[in-house]
Amino acid sequence: MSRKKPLVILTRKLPDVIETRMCELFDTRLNLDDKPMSQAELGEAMRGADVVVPTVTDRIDATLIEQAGSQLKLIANFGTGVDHIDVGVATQRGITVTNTPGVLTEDTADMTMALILAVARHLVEGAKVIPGGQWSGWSPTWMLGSRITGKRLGIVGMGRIGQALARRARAFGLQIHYHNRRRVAPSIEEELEATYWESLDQMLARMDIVSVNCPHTPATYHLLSARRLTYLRPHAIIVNTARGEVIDEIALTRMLESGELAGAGLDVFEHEPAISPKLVKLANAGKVTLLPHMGSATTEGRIDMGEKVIINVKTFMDGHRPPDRVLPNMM
Ligand code: 8YV
Repeated sequence: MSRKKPLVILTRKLPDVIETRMCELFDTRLNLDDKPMSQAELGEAMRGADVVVPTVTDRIDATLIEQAGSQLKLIANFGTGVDHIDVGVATQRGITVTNTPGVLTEDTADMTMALILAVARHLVEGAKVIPGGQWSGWSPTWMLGSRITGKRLGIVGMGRIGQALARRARAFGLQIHYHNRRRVAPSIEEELEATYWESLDQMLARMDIVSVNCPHTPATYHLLSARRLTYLRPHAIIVNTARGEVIDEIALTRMLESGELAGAGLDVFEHEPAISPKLVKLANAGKVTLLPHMGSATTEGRIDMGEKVIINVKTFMDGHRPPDRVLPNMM
């Protein structure tokens, strides 16, 4: 007996191999031109689909979920962070939410390390000099950055990505410190020679480099608030590859402008994709390195994420609990 295939709507263009497999398994509607959907288009998708596969660029809020068709049973997010989905309201409505954890850990940790190096050693500024025809030769006192070996790195959020960053940073000779909701297992602390700080304020006041690696939840919104940022010392640099909302971006910008902070490397922003002109000005002045949310952007990573989506959809449609279910109390 042939069963009707579920209608699965992808809100963005995914890697070809993923789309092809999804077309084999499900009645899949693609977004070939990759244009982000408007709220009205998303609403229409949710009224018709059995499964919606959104990304970080879609705002699946309570209004959209409440207007979803009764056949919508699964929101299978392409990505780990689910702060753009109202998981509480979805769960109340009997809609399961899944994500793609674990497969973008190493890529995001690589990018975080790259940002630390880029900011500390003026990589982006330096890379513009030769193509700009401005190099007249070596000088002993020009383009001096700061050595990272021997410095202290404070990791805010010691989950998978935080730990992967710590492993890399150890190899670069950094001393690892961290703040997390829960202290990690002694064996992990030992491996990373990591120092735990229950007080984030205390940790911030002692670090040379701070990296944000926690998810954005109601509890971490502006975790690095204007007040907390003032604990950072003027030579400190801060990098964020998690979510813009974890840092009070206006306060951070003000401190960078006034020299109360040495630099920042940001891959994520509070009002993505809108970027504050003040941050752009700081980037042009070589004070900050800004990346367009590239942390997990590898071909391998995006295929792995797509495979996780497929497994979640298929398992769910076969009547089992999908492996990467997100529950409201995880937020
Ligand atoms: C993804 C991310 O590219 O997975 C996440 O949470 O932030 C990114 O690395 C994006 O979310 C895809 O939807």
